Amino acid sequence: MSKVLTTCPYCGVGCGVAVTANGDAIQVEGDPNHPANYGRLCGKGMQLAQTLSPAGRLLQPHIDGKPESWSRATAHIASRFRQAIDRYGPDSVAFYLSGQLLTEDYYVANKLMKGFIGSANVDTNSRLCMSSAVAAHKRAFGSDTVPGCYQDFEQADLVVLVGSNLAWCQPVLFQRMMAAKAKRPQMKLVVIDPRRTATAAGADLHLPLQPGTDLALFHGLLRYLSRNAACTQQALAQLSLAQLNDYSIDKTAEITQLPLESLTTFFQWFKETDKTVTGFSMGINQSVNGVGQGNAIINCHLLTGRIGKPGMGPFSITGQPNAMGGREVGGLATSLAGHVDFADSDKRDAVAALWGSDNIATRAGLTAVPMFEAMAAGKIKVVWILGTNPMVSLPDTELVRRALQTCPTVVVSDCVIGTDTQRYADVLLPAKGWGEKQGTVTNSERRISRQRSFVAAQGRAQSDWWALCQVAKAMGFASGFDYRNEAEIFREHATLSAINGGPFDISALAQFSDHQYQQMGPLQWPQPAGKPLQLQPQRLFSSSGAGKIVIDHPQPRLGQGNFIVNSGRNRDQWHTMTRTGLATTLGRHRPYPQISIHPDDAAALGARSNDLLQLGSDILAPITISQSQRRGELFMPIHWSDNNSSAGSVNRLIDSQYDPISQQPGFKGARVEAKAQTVMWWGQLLLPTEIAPSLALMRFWTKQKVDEGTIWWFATDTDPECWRQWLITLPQLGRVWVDQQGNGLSSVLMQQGEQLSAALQLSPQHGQLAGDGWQEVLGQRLSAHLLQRLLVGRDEQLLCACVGLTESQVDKAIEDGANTAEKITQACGAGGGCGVCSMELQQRCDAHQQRQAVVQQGRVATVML
Ligand SMILES: Nc1nc2c(c(=O)[nH]1)N[C@H]1C(S)=C(S)[C@@H](COP(=O)(O)OP(=O)(O)OC[C@H]3O[C@@H](n4cnc5c(=O)[nH]c(N)nc54)[C@H](O)[C@@H]3O)O[C@H]1N2
Ligand SMILES: Nc1nc2c(c(=O)[nH]1)N[C@H]1C(S)=C(S)[C@@H](COP(=O)(O)OP(=O)(O)OC[C@H]3O[C@@H](n4cnc5c(=O)[nH]c(N)nc54)[C@H](O)[C@@H]3O)O[C@H]1N2
Ligand code: SF4
Ligand SMILES: [Mo]
Repeated sequence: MSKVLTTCPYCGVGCGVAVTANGDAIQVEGDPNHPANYGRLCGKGMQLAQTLSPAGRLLQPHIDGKPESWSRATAHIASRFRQAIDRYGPDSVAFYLSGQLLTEDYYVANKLMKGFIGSANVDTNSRLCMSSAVAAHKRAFGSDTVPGCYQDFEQADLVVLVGSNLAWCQPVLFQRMMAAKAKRPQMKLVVIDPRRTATAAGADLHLPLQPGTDLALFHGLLRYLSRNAACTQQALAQLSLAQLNDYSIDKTAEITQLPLESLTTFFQWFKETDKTVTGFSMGINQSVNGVGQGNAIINCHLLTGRIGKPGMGPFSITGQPNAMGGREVGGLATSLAGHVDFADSDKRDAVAALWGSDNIATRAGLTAVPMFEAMAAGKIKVVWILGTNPMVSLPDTELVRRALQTCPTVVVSDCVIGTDTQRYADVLLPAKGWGEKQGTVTNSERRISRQRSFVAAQGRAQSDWWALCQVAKAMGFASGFDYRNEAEIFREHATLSAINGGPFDISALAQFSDHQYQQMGPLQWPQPAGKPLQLQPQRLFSSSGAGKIVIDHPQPRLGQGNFIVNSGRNRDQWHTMTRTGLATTLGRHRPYPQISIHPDDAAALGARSNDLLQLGSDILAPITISQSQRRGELFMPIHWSDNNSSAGSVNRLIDSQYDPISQQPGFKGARVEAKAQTVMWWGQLLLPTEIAPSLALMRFWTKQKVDEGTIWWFATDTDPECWRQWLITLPQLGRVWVDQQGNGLSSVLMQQGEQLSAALQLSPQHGQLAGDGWQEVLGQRLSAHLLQRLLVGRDEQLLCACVGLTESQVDKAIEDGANTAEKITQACGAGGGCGVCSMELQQRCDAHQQRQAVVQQGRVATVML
């Protein structure tokens, strides 16, 4: 039994994971020596072993819904590609890839399309995520390079987080920063986000700006710095101050709708603090002004010369585990490979020579949204989608549906079966998942780490690079795709990186033997040939004058509706939940989608906390009234799809407007019409996996996978008696254990032998339903304790997943006197595991204090989170 060192497959922090596999018993812990996390893991990382279940896996290739062999499936795909290319030319085919892929998979896909098919129609879900930051980097630095490293977040005296919910989305990096802040209380944190997020709860200053006004904010800061701060002469010389005339501090306050006092404080702190890091994420990138906003942030660092030095710099926070690796190989349609641009014909020839190709693409291909538009218009005849679920994650679901219906051949490679996208697929290919596949990923700080396998593949799942090579060979491109293993692909990728040179040069790794590749520890780029391997954290662009100031003017985000809809992430789920959804523990934090709304907006709509909120004509989800929202803005999580909810897939209503430079969709700023709907009955239903209720009787539903079964959470107009009759007459469930009605609450529990076989509750108020506690009970022996757990309690959610404590249990500790997150941990244990909930603990303390203050003033009010 030995430890396998690998990398977490979720966020771009890229934490090192140590896995001990002993048969089916798999233990996961943080790798104490990995420089991303030094042993820490967040809740999602800690629960990785729970996600390795065979349930729901795609186990073999399928053509038109029928199981097939790999050789027939890959021959079929190859012939479809061949026919389309022969008849309609190379631009009639496309790949749509993903930051979930390993660098080796990505490299092979890119080489096949751009080097051999001769089209650049390769794009990736990183277009939806990082492409604005990529374009901003290229405009500022001439290359797609994040200059800093994670240590900078610890060494800074001021950290500014813009459009980033770091506490939930990159928890380990957030915890590293907060640990440093606890040691050096003079270190300050400013959070710029329209919502009061868990991240904002840890801030010294939160700026809840009007959504979409970050460009004005950073132009205002640039103007202020140019007048008040020590500036580098090279940068100052580039500035045309006339461009910033519209951004006086008063005007900036007006545009951003921030109090002048907070804005001034932020500007002063920024001016005074040399060691400043500005981290930015989707609140910046996912905007029709995404590129300009990225540059506006970088400008402030260039002007003050705060870049590439310890504790300083702009830092684009990466989303996916391998967004950066995809950018290295050329996964985006807008660059060729190894950071080489199409326009550079000498370097392009060098890439063609290395690949042995005489058909290399010479211009950019279609990016994500235009690719699906071209598909809907009948111009793309074959598309191969790997590692992403565009029916859920691209904007304008209707366009994507039309595109996939129109495209004659849709191939989907995934680890699981039954995603929304697969409904439109002609060919399915089973991919190896985390723990089965191997290769490399690159994290946010440019650090390449190994993913290593430690379990056998499920069914006939194969690596994506292998499937791509099979198809390439069947198309007749044998010599370029005869790889024996991942190490060979990696060496070629490392060799290619020398062509462009510059910051992304890892040619020193091109000499690695198979054994060295197997043993390779985490390494940050650059690592050029001819120099010893660099093991210390590296920073780039420290010399002043290294970058270009770029000032853009805002593009309007068009649209109508009484609200701006903001969408993003929950703490314990990953995207469409194909993996985190398998871990019962993770499902307890936010079991169903909720639309957050400010109390005054709710009042204006006549909405109560028990209602559903309808957005446009396509979205319906429970409302949650929250002081953390701005007026006029709603927030909805992105994790629900048609696969697990009736109408909870937020991109049904987000249109596909995008940034004109990066073509990254402006997910965050869409406008929408909202209305409240009252609900007759709320229900929850726990059933074995093989039984499903009638969805036609549910106005709204979501389903959550739990141990041995499913919890359906729903709203219905059908009388409880009908539901009760249906349940008790289902022959598979045995007999009634408990059947009780009273106070509007109706509960039926079924038993099969001495074990719980199903449970149903209905109430006019969802607050009356038994809350957290139904997830792990199916098949349990009947007992008084079980009964208590099933029937008692209000509808509430788990706060601390590691220790298993709910909101009310934490509130009890607060009422008993614990007034900080640490004291709550001492009192009841919450927050003592991975620590990811510590900011929510702090938020509950703050809310309690506010409530106390209100009570002391003799006013009656509700203070909500
Ligand atoms: N738990 C979890 N973690 C994840 C993921 C996940 O699915 N689950 N996904 C990973 C991926 S791929 C990504 S890309 C990252 C994303 O990480 P983040 O970018 O941190 O996450 P989001 O929730 O998409 O959005 C960040 C914040 O932007 C704010 N925002 C919205 N509009 C504006 C605006 O106009 N201005 C400003 N300043 N802020 C705005 C939102 O309110 C939100 O709090 O997370 C990664 N980590
Ligand atoms: N409204 C709105 N929409 C958004 C966003 C938002 O904030 N708001 N964020 C956007 C962003 S930043 C992102 S990154 C996207 C994410 O959106 P998606 O990429 O669509 O989401 P995932 O659920 O990560 O999809 C990954 C799929 O790949 C499969 N998979 C995992 N590993 C492998 C593998 O090794 N090989 C193969 N072949 N398959 C694998 C998984 O089972 C899953 O089905 O969503 C985007 N969409
Ligand atoms: S912080 Fe990100 S990489 Fe680290 S354990 Fe959590 S999800 Fe995985
Ligand atoms: Mo992302």
